[in-house]
Amino acid sequence: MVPTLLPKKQGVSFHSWQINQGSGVLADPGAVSTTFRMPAEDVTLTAGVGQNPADVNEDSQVDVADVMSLAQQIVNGSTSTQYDFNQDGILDVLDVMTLAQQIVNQTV
Ligand SMILES: [Ca+2]
Ligand SMILES: [Ca+2]
Repeated sequence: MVPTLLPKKQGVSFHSWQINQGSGVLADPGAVSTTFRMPAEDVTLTAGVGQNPADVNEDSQVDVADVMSLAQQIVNGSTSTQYDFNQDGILDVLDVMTLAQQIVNQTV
């Protein structure tokens, strides 16, 4: 059986599959598409989702495209502090640099 994720909702990204009830073996709980060995009993699986603030363009991946997207939002006049990655209370080019650095360091 291959669990399939519901269509992506805006601002939501996939984290992992969780077995809520029953047993079974997930090949890779952290992968959107993975295989699941079902036992004879009923099983409830849940897709764990949540918003990653670093996923600026909301495509469920954190990469250089998010750096570009954040820079574009600032150019367009956004002051949304949800992207205040260096946590100084204002949205500016330093947050673009902080996001880029976090992606390079793979801390997001
Ligand atoms: Ca993204
Ligand atoms: Ca900032």
